Amino acid sequence: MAIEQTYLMVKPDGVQRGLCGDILSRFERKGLKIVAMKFMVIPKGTAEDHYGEHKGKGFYDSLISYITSGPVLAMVLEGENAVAVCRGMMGKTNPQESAPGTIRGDFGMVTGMNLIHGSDSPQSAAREISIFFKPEELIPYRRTADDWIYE
Ligand code: IDP
Ligand code: MG
Repeated sequence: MAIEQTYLMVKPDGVQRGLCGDILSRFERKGLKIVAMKFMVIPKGTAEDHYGEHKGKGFYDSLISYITSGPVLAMVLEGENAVAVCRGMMGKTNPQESAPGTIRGDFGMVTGMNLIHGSDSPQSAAREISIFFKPEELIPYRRTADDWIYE
């Protein structure tokens, strides 16, 4: 199984509700490796670039104002099959349909306030990482705990 990188972001509702630590700790405890992290307010143009696939949909304008409404915690996480593993941990787009034990299932109530973004494919991950991080902001290092996470 290939080692992948994925783009994750605690959205403004997660930051305002004080859930950054809880959300990040789930990924850390799972075994994902932190490669980059940034606390930022997303400029409108960057949000439009990131969510370009949704332009023209009914929720697009409210999505852009939601995601730019306050700071987000942006990060790149790495691990085996990281894109799908992290999507599974997030839960479905609608928190009411997300299983308990997932981030959206445990903390959210509506789709428009669903706490977290995660890339949906390795191709999306590469695109999204390049929107939010410069190559030199991705930090390569050996994590000794990997010897006890992967066989
Ligand atoms: P995803 O975040 O699970 O990948 P997408 O379909 O890519 O879901 O939608 C991107 C984001 O747009 C969602 O996470 C959510 O914040 C918002 N969104 C999607 N559909 C709706 C909707 O029907 N109403 C309000 N917001 C929506
Ligand atoms: Mg998506």
